[in-house]
Amino acid sequence: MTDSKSPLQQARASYQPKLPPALRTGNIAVQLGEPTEPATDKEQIRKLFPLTYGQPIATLVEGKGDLSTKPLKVGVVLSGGPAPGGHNVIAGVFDALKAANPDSKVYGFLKGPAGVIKGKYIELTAEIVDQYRNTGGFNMIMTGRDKIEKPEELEACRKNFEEMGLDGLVIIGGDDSNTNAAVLAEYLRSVGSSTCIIGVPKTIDGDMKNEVIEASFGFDTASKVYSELIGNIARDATSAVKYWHFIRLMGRAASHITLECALQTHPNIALISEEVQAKGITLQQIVEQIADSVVKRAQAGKNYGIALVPEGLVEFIAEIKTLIDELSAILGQEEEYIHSLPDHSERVQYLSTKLSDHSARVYGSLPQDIQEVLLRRDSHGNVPLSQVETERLLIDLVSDRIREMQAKGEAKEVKFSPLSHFFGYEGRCAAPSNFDADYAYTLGYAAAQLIRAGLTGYTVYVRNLTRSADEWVAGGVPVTMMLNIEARKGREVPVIRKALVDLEGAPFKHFAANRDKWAIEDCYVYPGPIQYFGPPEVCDAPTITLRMEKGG
Ligand code: FBP
Repeated sequence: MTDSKSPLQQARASYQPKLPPALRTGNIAVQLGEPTEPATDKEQIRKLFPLTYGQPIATLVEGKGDLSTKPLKVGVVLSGGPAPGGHNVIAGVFDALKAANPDSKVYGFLKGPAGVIKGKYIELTAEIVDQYRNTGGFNMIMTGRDKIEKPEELEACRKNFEEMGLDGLVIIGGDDSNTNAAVLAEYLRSVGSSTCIIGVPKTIDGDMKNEVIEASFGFDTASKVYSELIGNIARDATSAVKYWHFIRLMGRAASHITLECALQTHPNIALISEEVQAKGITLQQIVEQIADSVVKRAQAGKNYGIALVPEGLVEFIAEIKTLIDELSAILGQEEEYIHSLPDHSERVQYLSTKLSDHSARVYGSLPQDIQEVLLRRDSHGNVPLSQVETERLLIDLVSDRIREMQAKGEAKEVKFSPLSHFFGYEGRCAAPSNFDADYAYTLGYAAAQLIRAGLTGYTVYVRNLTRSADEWVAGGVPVTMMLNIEARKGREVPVIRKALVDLEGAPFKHFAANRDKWAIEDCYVYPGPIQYFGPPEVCDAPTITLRMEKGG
């Protein structure tokens, strides 16, 4: 790292992340449970993964210490959006392998899965790893959004691994990347390669969780950074008393970040995409809900407020979701042709002949910048929603609604001065909280043990996260157990089911029970910045979501 270090970074460099008891010993063993199966689509998944289907859950325990002690060569790759803690996963892998045998080597594949396919890597030495302990970002080896899925890509990986003599690869990524880990593990087994593939659950979005995986690393830090900023804005709102702040928060699909920030800060409005979808709430109804809060607060003398908007919202509004699905199906067939059309108006014109009448009308009613983003897809077939300015769309529609009311002589007290914000990139590379520093390090340390045990096609889990690390239990869950079949770009493919906000869960219920009061009154909470040193209740508390989900 070329930059000089800040005093905080220097102090954090010596922070030793906590490990669960079983991983602190030199006698780690693997305990295997019963064979597993996915919740749905069992036969299709069995056919797609004949060699890795049904593997048991693995638990790391203190035992005879019969894991391999030969020098191992293990690669690591960061995949998808950055999340605080990524460097600690790598440090965990490094420390675990060196503790088992100092001659082991760790290689960092550069710029994400593309580096694995192209065989671009560096050896990670103690000197390099030490520079990045407890720091945010993925800049040690960088990241990318490529996928390893085509036969020639899988074969290129096999060849590279063989040339390197690689015993294992740790793929640090979200649901799509862990799905890729399963595909690669299955392929390697089918061609007789012994390289083990282990995934680590990463994403600030918090949507890679299930009954075994309690959380993805990065969610804790990112939602705390955004909550600090929202609290600061709420202070400004109650000081300047003249602005309504519309804040869009990252989270490509699920609204976990928005819900967590709402629980931490008590805004006047927080839209939860999953509720919008479940209740079939229309864009018009969302606008009415916000306008209602604006008017009632103005009547109470408060022409200011805070509204949180989840990034994924548009995909959960039925009419826009249908439009996106129709566009995806069209793009699946004619992407090249559509993008070869000379300008945007010709694209809109052409699409209006292909879309259903209703979707064509919805598409035509959207601003051009949103129309353009809806025609883009990332390598996983997703719309790049971080580029859709939903908060501005809502500001425009609420402004129109208030003007309409005022033209009829209503809502006279309202002076609506909205400001828009988007918090996403501000939080993805923040220095990990103590929770994420410990959790990510443990995930990396455990990944190395699963490779020492010769397991493949697993994602690492750590249980009891709301308790002290002394009670944490780590292990691996077979990826095939988490798969289901979904349509992507018009094709049926196996993917890990994304965990959306559970409307019956304690976090949402708590929010729903309080939001009417928060909508009208000033109930703001100001969380302040993440603290790394000080009392545990200030420094080590996990997110409210995790505590409520686990009843802690
Ligand atoms: P991952 O799921 O890959 O961790 O990424 C999450 C995320 O930060 C989303 O919240 C956001 O929609 C997206 O990445 C933005 O991606 P990009 O980095 O390509 O702009």
